[in-house]
Amino acid sequence: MDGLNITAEKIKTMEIRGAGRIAVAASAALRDYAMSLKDMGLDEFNLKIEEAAKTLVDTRPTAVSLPNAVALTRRHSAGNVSDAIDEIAGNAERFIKNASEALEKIGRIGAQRIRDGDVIMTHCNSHAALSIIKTAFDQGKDISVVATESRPRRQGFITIRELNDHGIPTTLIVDSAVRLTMKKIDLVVVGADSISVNGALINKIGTSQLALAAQEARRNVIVAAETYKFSPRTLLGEMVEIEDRSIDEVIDPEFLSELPNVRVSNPAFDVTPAEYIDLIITEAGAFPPAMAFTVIKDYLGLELEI
Ligand code: RI2
Repeated sequence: MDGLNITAEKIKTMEIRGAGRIAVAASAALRDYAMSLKDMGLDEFNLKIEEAAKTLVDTRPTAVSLPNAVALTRRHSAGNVSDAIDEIAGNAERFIKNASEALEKIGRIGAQRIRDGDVIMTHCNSHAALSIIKTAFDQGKDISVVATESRPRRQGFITIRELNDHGIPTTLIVDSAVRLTMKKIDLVVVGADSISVNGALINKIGTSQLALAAQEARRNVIVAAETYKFSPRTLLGEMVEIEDRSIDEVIDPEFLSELPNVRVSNPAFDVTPAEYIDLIITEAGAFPPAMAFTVIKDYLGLELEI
């Protein structure tokens, strides 16, 4: 499991990050691991795939793209190991190809919602959200972006580099400047780690503050999310777990050791209720959040992860 463990570790430490990227990396790691298994019976093979799937899924708890990718990759109906490997490899190829095509389609569909002259606020670093912004820019629309820093990991720096390299005029703000800046922007475009059956968005901590400020200023909030970021398990009443990351991301542990009465908390995601979201742009079309159940049923299948 060497290669698979390396990928798992990279996902855990966020060397590989972003809900879409971790899904694609996990699918590829599972494929490579399956292909490395030989000289064993089907039961042993299935057990090893089960363990490997658990290792990958246990790395980060919030982005449902990860268990969805693993579930879509690992399932097979083969009667022998060699056919099972072929099925798993085929599943992975399909998932990875679909994920990449989904980003392009989301870009094309989402760009329709961007008008010439728009100033767009985005949060953290989302490839799906950036696909919309870049596509609109490539269509010749005169747009600019306000990007939040996104403490504590500062994924906003990845975003501003990407936008800079694409030639898109960009302003960086600290997270606490969101509300003040909201009146200067036209709409918010963010990504998604998970979308639950009630249309709520789970995304990088601070997203719900953008949405609150946007509602107050009557600006639209658009979410860019591949269909595999919808959570089938929420149909069973399961809540999406919010990842608590190390407090070392927030504060120097040495400084903290001088403050015996202080505790630090570092939740990595928050929940934005459906009523704050105008539209979710998927590769299958632009849906209101109220249609989350339909997306899960028609594009993921109710049997997934249930
Ligand atoms: P794409 C990221 O999580 C951010 O929350 C981002 O909005 C979301 O994944 C979706 O990203 P993290 O891995 O899949 O930085 O659109 O914690 O790239």
